[in-house]
Amino acid sequence: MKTIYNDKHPAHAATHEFFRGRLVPAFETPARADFILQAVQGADLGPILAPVNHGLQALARVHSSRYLNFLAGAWEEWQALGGEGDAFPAVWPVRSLRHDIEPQSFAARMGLYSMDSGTPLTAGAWDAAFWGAQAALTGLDLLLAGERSAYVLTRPPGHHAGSDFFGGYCFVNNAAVAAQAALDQGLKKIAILDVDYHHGNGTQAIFYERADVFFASIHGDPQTEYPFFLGHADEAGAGAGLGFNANFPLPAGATNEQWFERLEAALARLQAYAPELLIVSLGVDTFAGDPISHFQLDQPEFTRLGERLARFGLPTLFLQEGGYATEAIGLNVLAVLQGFEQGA
Ligand code: OKP
Ligand code: ZN
Repeated sequence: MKTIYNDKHPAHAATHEFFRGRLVPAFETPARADFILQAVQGADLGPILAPVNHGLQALARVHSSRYLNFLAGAWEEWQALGGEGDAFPAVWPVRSLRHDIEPQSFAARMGLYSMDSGTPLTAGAWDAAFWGAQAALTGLDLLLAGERSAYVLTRPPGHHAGSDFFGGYCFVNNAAVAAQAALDQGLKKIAILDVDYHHGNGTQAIFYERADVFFASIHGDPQTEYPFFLGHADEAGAGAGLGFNANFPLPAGATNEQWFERLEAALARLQAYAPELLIVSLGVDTFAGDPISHFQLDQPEFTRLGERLARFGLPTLFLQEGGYATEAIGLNVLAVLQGFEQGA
C-alpha cells in the first residue's frame, strides 16, 4: 500500500490547548505523524509519496469561500493585532445571533468560524491543513488509477471541520474533500466509514442532505463524549439524504465485542448502499491506552479491523484522523494497514 505523507504537517504545532479551565500541553502534536511515519517506513508498507497540489478549488467544493479566505489569512490578521502565541476563539454566535453577516472584528470571525476553544489556530495551521487535503486528493488519484488502497498520513485531522467552521483539532475536512472530488471525477456513490472515537460531525453535516455520499460512524456517545451536539443514533439524513446517514454511538467504556458488532452493523448499511469507493476516517483513538478516549481496542483488534475492511472488497482510501497515545499510534495505524494487506 502506498502512503501519501503530508510533509507540511509540522508547520502546525500548537504548544497548548484549553482543558478544564487551564492551558495543558496540546494532544494533537507533530510527534503523532512522526511516529506513524517511522512505523510505516520500518515495516516497508510500500512507497511513500509527496502530495501533488490540486489547488484550492477542490476544498471550495465542500467549504464556503468566506471560511477558506478567513483561514488563509487568519494568522496574518492575528499577528497584525499583536497576538501572542496561538489564536483561540472566545465568542460564538449561538442561537438567536446572526451568521449571515461576517463581522470585521477578527475575534468575532474566530467565533463565527469555529465550534470550540480546544483547537489552537497556529501560524502553520492553514498550510498544514491545505496540504493535508492535497494529500487526500493525491491518494484518491491512486485509487482512480486502479490501486486497491492508499493511506494518507496527515495532520491536523479533518472530520470535525464543517463547511464553514474549524474545531476538534480540524480545519479542512479531508474526507469530504476526497469524497466530493471522487464524485466530480464521475463516481456516483461514495461510502465514508468513520471509526475515530469521536463522531465526525463535520463530514456528516456536509453530506446530510445528499444521497451520493453515505456517512456511517462508530463513536463514543455524544451524551458524554465530544463533539456532544451531533452523532446520535436517530440522525438518519434529511431531504434527499434521508436514509444515507447512520450513527452507531457506544457508551464510553464499551467492550471490543460491542465495537465490532457496531462495525458489522455499519458495514451492512454501507454494503446495502452499493458504493464504488470506501473512504475510512481512520482515527485510532479507540485504542485502550488513548489519553482522551474510552474504548478498549488494542493491536490485535486494529489488525482485525483492517482484515475486515479488506473483505469489504472496495477500493479503500484511509485518511488519518485522531489517536493521541503518541508512542503507540504508529503501531496501531500500521496494524490496520497491514491487516488490510493480509486480508486481501
Ligand atoms: C479530534 B479527533 C481533550 C478535549 C477534547 C476535542 C477532541 C477532538 C478530537 N483535552 N477536545 O476526533 O480525534
Ligand atoms: Zn477522535
